[in-house]
Amino acid sequence: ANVVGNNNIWHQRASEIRPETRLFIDGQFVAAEGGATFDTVNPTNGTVIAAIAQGTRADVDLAVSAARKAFASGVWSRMAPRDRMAVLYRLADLIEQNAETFALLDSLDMGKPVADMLGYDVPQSVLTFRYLAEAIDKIEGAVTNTAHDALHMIVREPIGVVACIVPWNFPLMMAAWKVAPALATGNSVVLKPAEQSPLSALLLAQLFKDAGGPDGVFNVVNGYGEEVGAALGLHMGIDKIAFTGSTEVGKLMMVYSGQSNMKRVSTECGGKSPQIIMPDADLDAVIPYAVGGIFYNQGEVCSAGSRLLVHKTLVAEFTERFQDYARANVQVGDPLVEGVTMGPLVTATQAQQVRNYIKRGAEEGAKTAFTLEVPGELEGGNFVSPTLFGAVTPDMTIAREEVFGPVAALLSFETPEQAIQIANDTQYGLAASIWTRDLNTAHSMSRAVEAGIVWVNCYDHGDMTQPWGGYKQSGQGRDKCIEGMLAHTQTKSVWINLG
Ligand code: TXE
Repeated sequence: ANVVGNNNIWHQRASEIRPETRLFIDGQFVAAEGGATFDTVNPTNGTVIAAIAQGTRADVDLAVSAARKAFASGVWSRMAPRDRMAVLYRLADLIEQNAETFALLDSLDMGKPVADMLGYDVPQSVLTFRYLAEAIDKIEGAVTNTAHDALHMIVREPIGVVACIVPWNFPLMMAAWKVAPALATGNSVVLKPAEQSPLSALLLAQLFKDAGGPDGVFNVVNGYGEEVGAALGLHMGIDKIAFTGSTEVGKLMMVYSGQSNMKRVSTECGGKSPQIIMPDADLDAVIPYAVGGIFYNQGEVCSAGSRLLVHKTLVAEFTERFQDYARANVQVGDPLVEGVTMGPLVTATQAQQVRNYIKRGAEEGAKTAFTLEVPGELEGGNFVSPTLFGAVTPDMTIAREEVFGPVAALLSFETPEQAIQIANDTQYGLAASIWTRDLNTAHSMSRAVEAGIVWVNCYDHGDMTQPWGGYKQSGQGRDKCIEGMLAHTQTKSVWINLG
């Protein structure tokens, strides 16, 4: 009985929750300058969760000026590394202590199962702050090997004020991925959450303050991309944009930079990631990852394994086992109900776009190899039937465009060269996997595939040391990892004449 309206402890909490809705600027929660609000809507049933302060250019100016003032004062940027570390460790502890509230906020806001928040998003966010806090005093500059009449030091300094512009698919975790490296390296931050999921960032702001984070160092301005996002992108007082979202808007960030102050830009954009299943692959191992790779988080994942490249000899068996596994393990329903693995899509618009892709797939001649009907009780929410298309050819729309929903395309191949050719025939290059028992195949194919992340005999595995980002139009820059942290610093060469 996984239906909307089924009453449980999470529904009880959801009915009692009174989330913060204002902007967070200079250490205070404030209304938007113009006083306007926008509604954030529960995708499971279309009800309004809360009216959120709708930031405008004026609020962005206030937030940037608070962030600049804090940066210049040195209260954070020149804080002793271990003191800054202590604040971020306390923040990580507080996120952990508030896990259930975060779980509820993101689940209500964008529809992911509350269990996924507790099992993945929240612990990963905690880990992100801990890892980057831990690294604060491990980052070193250099003294180079000059002639003896000079001392040359390379020091690393923060860049200044970083605008973090994030999407709605992992609201808390994306905020953590962007904000933690910026703060750890001493920058000030203005965070703009996606308008579809504005709630959890405000709790994060409260906890930063509770952890002893100084006023003005971390600000949150909710509002629309075209308004708040664009104002940040074009702002002369922003020194770097850290962006995750669509390729289209990622490109805009680079335009904004060129049109304003040449601010640094890092982007993590979409994908059309292939899972390549070689003839010697262990299908017992493949199937759960093939199903999870596309249906996890409703398929709203930048690294979704949306193209299943299956060797010709395995297509029939793969298809049958994919169906069996998905039927037994994918449960569409209210994300607050235990056992549900797939909630509604984030908005009615997104759900409609995904349904249009499903329609287009059929029109272009792909065959529905698996689908789950959405139970009737769920009508009224943005639910979409998880779908696998077979007999897909590389020119079909569903093989080329990022669907960002629970829709996979199965393409078959005959030779490794052909598999690589199909895998690389895309504007994207975020992730890929190779399934094989042969060491040479694993090595040679993982080098040949054009992607920032390649998994062999797994999917979506990794830890904080793993650079996360794409080749080609999946963006530039890397999240997590030390490389991502260093991208929030700039080097200064200090040359001292001893002659
Ligand atoms: O993303 P947007 P949307 C892909 C996915 C999805 C599509 C559209 O294919 O279907 O993008 O999703 C802000 N100036 N991904 O529309 O618009 C916006 O407010 C400045 C992949 O939600 O890129 C939000 O904070 N900012 C992806 C952020 O950009 C603007 C995750 C991302 O929103 C702006 C999300 C503008 N003109 C979507 N327009 C991934 N890599 O995981 C929007 N924004």
